[in-house]
Amino acid sequence: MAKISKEKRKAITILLAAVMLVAAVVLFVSRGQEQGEENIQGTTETALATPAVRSSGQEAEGDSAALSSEPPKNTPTSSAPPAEPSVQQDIPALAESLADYFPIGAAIEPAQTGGLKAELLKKHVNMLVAENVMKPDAIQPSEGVFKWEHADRIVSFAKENGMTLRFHTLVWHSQVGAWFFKDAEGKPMMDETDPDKRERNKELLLKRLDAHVRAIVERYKDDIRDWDVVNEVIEPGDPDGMRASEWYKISGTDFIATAFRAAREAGGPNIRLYINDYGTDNPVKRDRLYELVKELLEQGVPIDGVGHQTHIDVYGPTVASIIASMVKFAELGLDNQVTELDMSLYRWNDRSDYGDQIPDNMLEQQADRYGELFHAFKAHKDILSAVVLWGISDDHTWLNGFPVTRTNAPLLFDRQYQAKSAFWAVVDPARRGSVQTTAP
Ligand code: 9MR
Repeated sequence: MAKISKEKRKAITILLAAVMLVAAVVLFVSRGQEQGEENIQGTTETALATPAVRSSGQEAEGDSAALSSEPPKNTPTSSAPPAEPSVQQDIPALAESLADYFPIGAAIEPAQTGGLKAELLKKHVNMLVAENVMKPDAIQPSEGVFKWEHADRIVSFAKENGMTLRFHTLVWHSQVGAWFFKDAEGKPMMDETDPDKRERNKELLLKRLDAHVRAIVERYKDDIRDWDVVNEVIEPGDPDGMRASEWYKISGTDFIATAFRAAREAGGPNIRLYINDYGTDNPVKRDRLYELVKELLEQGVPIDGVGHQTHIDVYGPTVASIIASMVKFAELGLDNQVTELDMSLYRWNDRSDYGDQIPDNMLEQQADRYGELFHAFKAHKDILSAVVLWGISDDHTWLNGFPVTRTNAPLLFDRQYQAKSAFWAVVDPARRGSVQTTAP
């Protein structure tokens, strides 16, 4: 009896161990499948762990720190490693969903022409703009020394993938070599007090600008149709409402006229020339820009349109004020383009940081506003010829480093390249929310 029950016990123990082993294997396999599906559908519900610690605004490509698209509020971070970025192939392409309205673009760095980021861009956008490498200091760091390599790489990538390009930017007060503003003896033009020498300095500056513009436009005129000729020349707080840059202090508004004329002469009638600025929804700034453009047009300066950067946040400005500005410039016979769209989660003067705990409601509020904005853009497609985002996914955006280093999430894809609620608000509002669990 005792012997039988001992054997029975042994058999039961072996059976139990086998059952537990099978159960463990089944659990392991099914969890693996779920994670695979999550990577395809962008459905991870786990708040991902790594806090966004960065030393500058320039993140490495594929930086997967910090966020899932739907982190639970105020929950402790899990110890699971962040999901690897992946490109969802089973969702609609942004560019296709907007094909009846306008091209949709993104700002890009040369390194993003390879790897997964390139795949994400190829799937969703049909227009590109260089985030930095076509700026004056990148292309002509010192007089007569032109560096084309990085800009060429973006142009080739766009052409290989059937995308159009915007050029940003021929003239700017920032990211421009100091050499432009030094006289023949190397002295800062700004320090000159002699009126005759000041006049000669102005001529020298405009000659350098003319050469800069012509060299670039001649190189890319067949590849790039839309050009930011000058960037951010209006500043309502400065005298005359014109930004008190070295360009302006040395030449008045002549640098603007020179740049547009040189671009037209070098590029011919088929390229389109834009004056680009931020805050163009602000009536004071908008009206000063309007006054300047009207005056320049009356002098025969060839301006085709206004670039509205549209760096906005989830709180403002109103969509109506953004559209009102476009309507106003259209009345002057000008085209409009949205050139640098992104939507910060913070008010402009707020320095706080959500870290790895971005509240769901903020991402939903962002989605609401993206939806509203694109609805209005589509309704005004007759006066708006392109919409360009300043980046594509939240791992790479100037807003992670400005005005302080922190976690921001201003774009349509998250740090794992998964479509955010904001993407669905633009592409298919019916799928907002349901995409977290619904298989295709
Ligand atoms: O996104 C750009 C960032 O990488 C640069 O460090 C920065 C330098 O000023 O410029 C950023 O792009 C700006 C654009 O050229 C003009 N409008 C504002 C953009 C964001 O600052």
